[in-house]
Amino acid sequence: MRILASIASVLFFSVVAAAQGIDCAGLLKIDASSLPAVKTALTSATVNAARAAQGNVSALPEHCEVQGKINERTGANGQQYAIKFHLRLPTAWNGRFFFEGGGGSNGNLGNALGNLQGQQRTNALALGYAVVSQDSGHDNQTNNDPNRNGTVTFGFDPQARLDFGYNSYDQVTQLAKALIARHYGRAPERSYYVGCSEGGREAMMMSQRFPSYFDGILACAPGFNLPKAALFGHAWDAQALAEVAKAQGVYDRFGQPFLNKTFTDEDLDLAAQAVLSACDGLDGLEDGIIDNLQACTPVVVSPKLNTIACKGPKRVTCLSTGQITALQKIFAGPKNSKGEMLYADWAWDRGIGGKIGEAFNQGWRIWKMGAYDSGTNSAIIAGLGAAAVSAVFTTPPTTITSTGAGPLAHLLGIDVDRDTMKVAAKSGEFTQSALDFMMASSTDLTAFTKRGGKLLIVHGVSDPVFSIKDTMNWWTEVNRVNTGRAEEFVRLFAVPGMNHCAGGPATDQFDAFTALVNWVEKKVAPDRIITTAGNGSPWPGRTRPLCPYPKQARYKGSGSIEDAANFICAEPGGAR
Ligand SMILES: [Ca+2]
Repeated sequence: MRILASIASVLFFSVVAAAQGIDCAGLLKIDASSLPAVKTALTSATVNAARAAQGNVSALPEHCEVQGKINERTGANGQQYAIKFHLRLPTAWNGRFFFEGGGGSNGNLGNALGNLQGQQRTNALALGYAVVSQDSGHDNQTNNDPNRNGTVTFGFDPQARLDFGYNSYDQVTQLAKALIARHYGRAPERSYYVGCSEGGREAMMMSQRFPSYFDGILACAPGFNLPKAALFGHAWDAQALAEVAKAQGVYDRFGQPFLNKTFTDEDLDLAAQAVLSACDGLDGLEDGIIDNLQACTPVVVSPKLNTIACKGPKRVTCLSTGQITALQKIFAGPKNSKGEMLYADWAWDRGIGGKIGEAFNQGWRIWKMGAYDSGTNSAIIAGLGAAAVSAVFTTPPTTITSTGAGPLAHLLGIDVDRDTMKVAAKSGEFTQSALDFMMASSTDLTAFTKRGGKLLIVHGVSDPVFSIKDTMNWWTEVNRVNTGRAEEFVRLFAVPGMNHCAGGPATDQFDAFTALVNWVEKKVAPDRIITTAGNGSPWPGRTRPLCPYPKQARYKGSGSIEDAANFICAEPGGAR
């Protein structure tokens, strides 16, 4: 009997072992030709013990950490390229797959912990998800030629452009799902893509180009029109600010207009307070938050800006006419000489400035103009932005040096009439235009919705990089082509005051990911997402509901204005 039981026990555990698939180290022995991605090489697979919380990183469970690369090759100018990926497979797996989107122009492997966005303290790995991140086919350490636009050197390689635009996400999704299935003995039951900025673009792109891959997608501050934002929007902004710098006579040591010096922090705060005074009460409550963003139009804001215009010389308590004109030009959005909009206008909001000296004052300006005290031109749109415009978002790619006067001079030299076609151009070995491989602006989500996919978008109203107006326009068009039924599968949540992905005078701590999972798995559509203001905001601990656009948060009229429970999501226009 005892022997029989022992044999049965062995058999039983063999079956269980087979169902559990290949152990961590065993993954290295998988025949690469049996995997779905091109020329896959697994370089490491090790078990990491559970770890207690460290600093800002939450406690991590025991997991198998896998690294490897796809399609290693020699590309343009002798550069070595590969799509490098990073996969973490928790021992106590929850049956789900989480793809962590990238940021900037990528080129970083990512830590594959699974950033949930919304400044959450936990991460997807800690919640039991199998998580993958990747570098999108180029490496900022090695594919970094200072004479060919630095970290966007990859723009000179046709395949690396496609990998960055869409191909790497396709390859890595297929590969990660296959490795998950081999390791656990079963495929993931649910798959999620989560990212902000470029990662938000990737997220939206997946819903359009690869609609069968993900059940739920969280796209924050999505750059779905990235080439247009960079080539037209950011050049337009830099040129508007350059006019201010020239009028003020401020230049950097390379002789370029010094954008950083065009507005002091106090100047931006003056502008922010003027916008606030124009629009705060339009939602029925003067609480420092502009919820009725649809009503906060240029017509409403301009009279208030005029009240802070200097009557004589520039003083700390007023803005020069040139400064006000530049802000108005920036917010109106880039237009060509025929008056056609080339990207989008921007929402007037208080997040362009903030309390002096606080970190949240910097979110808007570090992108548009750079910190005031910087010794060199440091606007991110002029640095990374210009390098990417010349190397990646125009065809053929053009060379600028990644230092000195190069980036800003390039941006200031862009002629929106003359250069429009370069974003749509193909040339020689570059068989796809930047619009072809980068855009994620399709309003046809039919395939994604047919499989039951849900897309949740969160966007800061004071985002200086990608305009929420562009996202609002996109959602409105999706809603139109779906005869008013877009909310069944795509919801946009605006965060007043919030800058790019986080920060600003805003309630910017939210768990949109759980809202997405509940939407996908429990069919509970998110009618509101509670968000909290952090210590860097004017009102630490304040809570608010984020509302699905076009609805807005409205005070009920009684109870603490610090508590989301006293706010409803109302149709726009109906200020209490
Ligand atoms: Ca208000």
